[in-house]
Amino acid sequence: MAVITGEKEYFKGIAQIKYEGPETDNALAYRWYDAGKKIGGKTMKEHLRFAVAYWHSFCGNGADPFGEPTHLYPWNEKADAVGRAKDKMDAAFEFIGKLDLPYYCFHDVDVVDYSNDVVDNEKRLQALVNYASEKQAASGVQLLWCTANLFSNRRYMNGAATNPDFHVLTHAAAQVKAALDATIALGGQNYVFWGGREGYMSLLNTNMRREQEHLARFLHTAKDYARRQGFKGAFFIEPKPCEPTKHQYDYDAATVISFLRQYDLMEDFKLNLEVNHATLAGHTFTHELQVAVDAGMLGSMDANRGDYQNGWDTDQFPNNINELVETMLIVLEGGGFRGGGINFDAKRRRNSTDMADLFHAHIGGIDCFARALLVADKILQHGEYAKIRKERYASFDSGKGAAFEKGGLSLEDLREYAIAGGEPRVTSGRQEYLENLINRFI
Ligand code: XLS
Ligand code: NI
Ligand code: NI
Repeated sequence: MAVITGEKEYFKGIAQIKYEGPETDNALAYRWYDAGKKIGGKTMKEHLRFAVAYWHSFCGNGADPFGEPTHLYPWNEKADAVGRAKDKMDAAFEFIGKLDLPYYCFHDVDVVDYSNDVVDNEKRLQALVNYASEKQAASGVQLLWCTANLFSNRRYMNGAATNPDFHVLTHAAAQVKAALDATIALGGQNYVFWGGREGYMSLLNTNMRREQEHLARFLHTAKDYARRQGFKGAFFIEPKPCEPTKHQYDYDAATVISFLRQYDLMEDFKLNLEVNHATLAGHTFTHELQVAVDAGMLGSMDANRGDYQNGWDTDQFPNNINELVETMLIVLEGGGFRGGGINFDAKRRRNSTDMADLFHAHIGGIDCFARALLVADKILQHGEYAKIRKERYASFDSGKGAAFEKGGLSLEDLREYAIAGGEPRVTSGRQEYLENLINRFI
């Protein structure tokens, strides 16, 4: 990847981040992420497919419900929206190049500020798509996915595709059309729907069934348009149970899969799973991953972490090696991502105000995933982990157990077997043994 700057260099004093190995003292280097290193026939870069999230890194300003912005960006100075957006894009491509990452992701409103005029917004986005095309060509950075922000504007306060007012739905459609056009023009590999306000605040004023039918119709309509324009990539739904809406329809992986099945969308759609959304849904992230893998639906991942002491989407950078090893075990055993990669949907803290903090945050997350990939691969190579799980189900591999799996036994047959076999023995699940086995490789 090439580092390209615009008129100005925004991250002065920081050169391209390189792999220096675990022993280095340089904080602005990779200790574990060695992009070209091969693991099981694929490079680290190909396994992990890292992406920088435009919104957190170049738009999020550190403001919280109690306080004003603390991240004061030098690319926000120009008066006209398109000029300002180009400066921001210069900074973005400089940053992604300096991290030497292959992908980025954005919402329409991240790359350029929107007004309330549909046609004007299309023009603004188009100007930035042209600019991004040049930047992509010069740097080699590619678009992992694009999405439309259908939750910030006040018109979406009661939902976008699920809004009770058809007129609002049409504005959402206009935005999605423009974002799909942008995705196609930029060779974007996937397109994401995150329904932050697709849900309800109170059932007292909500026709849930009708709203979900509208959502399905909306997704079909968008998908049909994109396919007609030649888009070959995957569509992803990003589940989240709540926040900002009290109850979101795309609650978790299992809920979304059953929705996609019910409305005949399984062919074109996969899941984009986010760590902190799993936490909010009361699941481990590995639970969500396994549900998706088992349905052949693991499209992509939004990497971050929540906070165990509070209950909102804090979007911190990942730093827990144990959790990431368990994550990478499922990703590797599941055959990797279907179209997507690992997008850092994560932000530095409000009080991390140095430009270098943005680098440290990403380097930490990247290295943690890279290390987890190496560890997970070693665990799988070693073999005992998979063997123990396989042996646990050995009673279904032959004889009556195998006949049951094939549907060959009636309830009466099972009763006979219970009597013939006597009382089952007490069998350990060996959980602590397995936890120690994982730790042995870290
Ligand atoms: C919010 C979501 C959002 C999506 C993209 O919680 O994670 O950032 O990833 O709209
Ligand atoms: Ni996300
Ligand atoms: Ni999120």
